Amino acid sequence: MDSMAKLAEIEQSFKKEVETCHDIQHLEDIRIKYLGRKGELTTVLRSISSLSIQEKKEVGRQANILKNLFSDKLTEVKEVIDDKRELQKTARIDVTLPGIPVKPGTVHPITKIMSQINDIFISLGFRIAEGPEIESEFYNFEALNIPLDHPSRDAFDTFYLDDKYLLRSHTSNVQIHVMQNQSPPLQVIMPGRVYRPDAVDATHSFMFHQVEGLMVGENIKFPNLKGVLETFCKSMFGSETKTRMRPHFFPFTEPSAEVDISCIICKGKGCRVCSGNGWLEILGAGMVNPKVFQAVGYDAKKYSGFAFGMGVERIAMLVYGIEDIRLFYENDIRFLKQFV
Ligand code: 2U9
Repeated sequence: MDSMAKLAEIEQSFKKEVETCHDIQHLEDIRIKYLGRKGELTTVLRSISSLSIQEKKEVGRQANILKNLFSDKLTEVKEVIDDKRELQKTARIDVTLPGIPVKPGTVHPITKIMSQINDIFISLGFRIAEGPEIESEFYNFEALNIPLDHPSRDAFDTFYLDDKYLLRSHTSNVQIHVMQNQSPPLQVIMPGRVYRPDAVDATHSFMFHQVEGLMVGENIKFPNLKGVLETFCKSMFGSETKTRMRPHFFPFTEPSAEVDISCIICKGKGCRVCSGNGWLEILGAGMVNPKVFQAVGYDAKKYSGFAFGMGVERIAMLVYGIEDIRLFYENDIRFLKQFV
């Protein structure tokens, strides 16, 4: 290697070492390594006498530039290390200084509404049950009397993870687990996340929250369902709230109904929110289909029951006047801090 290349290499390795140097002993080692009597740069300077006149000029000039540069740099780093040491000696923690305030967070609007729903049903004697979000076809469909050819089993309405498992499309799977593990009578609600491959827009999301409920026992009849849901609607939306039921079809309940409440904005007069008809659809419900009882091994002749389901986002949007479901999931603090 010629002398100029050797100098370039020495410069590179000096810069690298000095950059990571944080203590005085290490700094002294670097000085000795490069500028000491047998140092790398000193050795090059000593070898100059054996070079040609032209090389002597060139190498000598560059070696002296580096010598000055190295010693300036070593002085500069030494000053920084000394300053730091001095600061460490004199610095004291002032325990009397006020702390950095931690801003309290707020409860997410979905969590708030879900807790209110849960509390109402707990006051009516229901208990909360939770279950898996990754589920088999049996718990999400078959046990609920949703046959293979039912459109909601189509891959477009359900996120399949493989040919056996899927993301639950409702919390009804939990009812099946509960019934498999417990004999009637029972009164349970199932709050939780559900997944459907819907295109996202102002009112749809591929993930949303549901609260479903189930009551099973001897002699449970449709008026019990009506009474529970009317009580729920009055507690949730105000004592003036009216309810009505319209016939509907669900494979897991028979008979089934959709439940409307009088519009919470216009009190039933008709407005933009209720599309002018005075009613808002907020629940689905019905008497549990005996086929569901058979699937979990309950005696369908002895026991009857009702079930219901609601979408938490829809209720939160109505209660808070939120027009776009996506706001719930964007984590925008300006939106979230409004729900104290
Ligand atoms: C079992 C038996 C019956 C749960 C029910 C509904 C009606 C319903 C929808 C409301 C809006 C879902 O979030 S939503 O899209 N739910 O209309 N759900 S009855 O019925 C069951 C569940 C489990 C064993």
